[in-house]
Amino acid sequence: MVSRKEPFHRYEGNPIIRPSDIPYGANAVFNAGAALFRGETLLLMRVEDRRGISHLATARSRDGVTGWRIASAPTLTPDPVNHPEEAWGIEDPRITYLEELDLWVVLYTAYSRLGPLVAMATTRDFESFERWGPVTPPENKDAALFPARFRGRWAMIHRPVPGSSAFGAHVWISFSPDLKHWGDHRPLITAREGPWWDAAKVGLSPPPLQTKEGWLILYHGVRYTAGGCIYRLGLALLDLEDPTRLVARSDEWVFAPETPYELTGDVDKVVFPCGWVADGDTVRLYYGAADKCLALATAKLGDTILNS
Ligand code: BMA
Repeated sequence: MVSRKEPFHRYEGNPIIRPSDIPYGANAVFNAGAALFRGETLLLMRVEDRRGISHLATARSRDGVTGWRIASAPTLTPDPVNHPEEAWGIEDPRITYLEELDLWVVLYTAYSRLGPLVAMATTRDFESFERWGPVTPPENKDAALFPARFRGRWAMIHRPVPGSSAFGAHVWISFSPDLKHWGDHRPLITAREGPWWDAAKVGLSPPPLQTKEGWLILYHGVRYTAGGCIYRLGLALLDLEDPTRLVARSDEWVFAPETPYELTGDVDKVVFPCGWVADGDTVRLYYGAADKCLALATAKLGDTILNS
């Protein structure tokens, strides 16, 4: 894949949701999962309170761009009594609809005292959730399910972190017969080395998006610099029938922090999407900007992304 720069175009009204929009007060609202639900766009936003602990809250919009209706109270709060893995909050949800089960699955980061791990909850209405508990041990983040089975098994992308940073942190894929027991783990997208934009860590951003050409993957790459980390985004394509097969990967990043709200926040120079929705040929990408607010960018699926 030879990459052209910036297939995504920022919405001119960015940021779409700011901490001051949260009715009960918040330090930051960012890294939202996204779904097309009951004819509207629903965001499951990470809201960080003024202690530093995150929970999830919904926002809904008819056109996915304007008129966001934000929940008047948190939607899913950490439950450290029954789920000790949520002691320090829940973060960065990715949402997948499993048509076969008529079920929405949310994979999120549970920040346990033993390190961040991947946890799972399911819902049919985004009001009540059933928790399945940890899906992986720590340290692991950036997980999402595929919406389909492959030879009878569900598939999940995730990002375990090896014990030593000398090995980098890479994107893996695993399989399960029942969404509970995971195995057949394989590396999928590895961090590059040296001065590359995605040299230090890579992680899945929104869930895989099915296209005619394959499963479209948008991933974040982290580079450590003397001035701190930079979080940028790149594209990859997986084989439709065999998602362990990486068909293509962009060399250049396709989206990077540029605007004031992406360059400066609680963590500077971060664009971090956890959700996108396909609306015909248009993809709407929802991303956290500088760990402070939520922003929107759009791309044309056929014309732009797949030719990047
Ligand atoms: C990652 C996650 C994200 C965050 C990003 C930048 O490791 O924790 O939630 O947006 O770092 O701080």
